[in-house]
Amino acid sequence: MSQTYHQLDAEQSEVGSLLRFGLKSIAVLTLIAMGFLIVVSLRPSTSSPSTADQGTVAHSGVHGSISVEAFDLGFKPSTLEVSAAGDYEVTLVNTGSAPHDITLPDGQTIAAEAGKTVTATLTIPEGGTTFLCSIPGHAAAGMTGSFSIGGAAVAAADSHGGPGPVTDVPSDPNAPGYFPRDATAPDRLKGSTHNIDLVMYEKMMTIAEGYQQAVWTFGDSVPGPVIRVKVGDLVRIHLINPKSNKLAHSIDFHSSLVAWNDEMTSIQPGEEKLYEFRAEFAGVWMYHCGTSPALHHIANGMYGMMIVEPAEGLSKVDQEFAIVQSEWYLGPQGEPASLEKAMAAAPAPDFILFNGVANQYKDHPIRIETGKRVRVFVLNAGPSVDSSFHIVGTIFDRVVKEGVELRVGNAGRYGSQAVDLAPAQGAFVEFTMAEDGLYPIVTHAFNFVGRGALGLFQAGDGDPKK
Ligand SMILES: [Cu+2]
Repeated sequence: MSQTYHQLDAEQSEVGSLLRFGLKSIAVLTLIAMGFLIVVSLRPSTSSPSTADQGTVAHSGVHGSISVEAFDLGFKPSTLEVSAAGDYEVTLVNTGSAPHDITLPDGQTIAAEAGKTVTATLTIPEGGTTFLCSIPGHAAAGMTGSFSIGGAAVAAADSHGGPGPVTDVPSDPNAPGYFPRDATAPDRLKGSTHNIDLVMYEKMMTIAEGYQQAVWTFGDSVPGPVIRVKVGDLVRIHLINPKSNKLAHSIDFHSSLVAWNDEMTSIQPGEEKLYEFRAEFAGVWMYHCGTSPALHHIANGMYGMMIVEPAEGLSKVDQEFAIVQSEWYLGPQGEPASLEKAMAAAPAPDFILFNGVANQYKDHPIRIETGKRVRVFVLNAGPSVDSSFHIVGTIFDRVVKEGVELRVGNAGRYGSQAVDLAPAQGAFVEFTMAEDGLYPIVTHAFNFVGRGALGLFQAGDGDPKK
């Protein structure tokens, strides 16, 4: 069959809108069901800066009112914009299961117990301010945010004992909201010969809230599309480097047995080439651009996952997801990733993330069903940092990593807690959530969890107490 990966923007827009709409509706319904006060506005994009409501002046001297939701391990929205410095009535809606607060570097604070809503006046200083949750560990896990004045960048503060700024590149409150990526794994392509158009685009992308980079892509997305075939299939990739691009690119499928100086050679803007191979080995494989410096082409977004199933196919499960871990070494806003930072002997990525965007599944939890069998295909695209893929609160009872299998029902009842993936390694894991609730997705290299490598599976309605 034939497949084209150059119109993903439009397709993903629809999927993304549906995804966003669905999550929002569910979240709101859940909140209503739980009897919470709804003050979070229903906006089409949850990741754009939120503006204070200037229309509801509570009393003289107060410029307006703002509401912020604290959920476990984040604020929504986390980037807020007001028109002027001064006093604001701030409502903190804690929908989490732990106490949370909004604390400014100058010591102003609003605290709310789990499930409670508290309103108080905060003075936003000239130049805006950052804020965080002061409960130990919460800021490091992602509970940070900022109030900006008229959209001007806010200098990150580290004077309050919280973590320092994540990066040397200032956040841009005017960066477009990021586009959440549906983590659902695609079905296997039908038939046994696959003609696939893969177009490489150079484009702008918001890779974390407030950070836009000039990325290079396969199929218009980072990571590139998940391509899923089976052993014995003939894969014919028509690689296209549009004339509008500035750079030469190439592709290297780890799932192929081909000479490096044949299929993997670079093509210039305006050129095309055919990369043909038969998928001979099953696994979760990386593909990437190998054009020199390959480190930069991978660090700037040119990677993706190919799933090769055994010839007889994989066993049926209830839900399947694909998660690619990778690093961003930020260049200046609107420019490509920093090759200099990526080249460091001890790499220190600004963000480590799942499926291209920092914290996206923390902000938009992946919904699964309690008691159902879930399979996650995982790839560490690197380029340089190891992954220890772990899901808090569950145990993998089946793992197939780099050709080695942990079988369900093995003698001795062995299980797996984390899958170690060096750069380029892939695996799939299977598990079942025992009860409704939230199950964080992390790399258990915990220094990176606060840098974007955090997501959530929401089993059932997410509430273990009902
Ligand atoms: Cu490239």
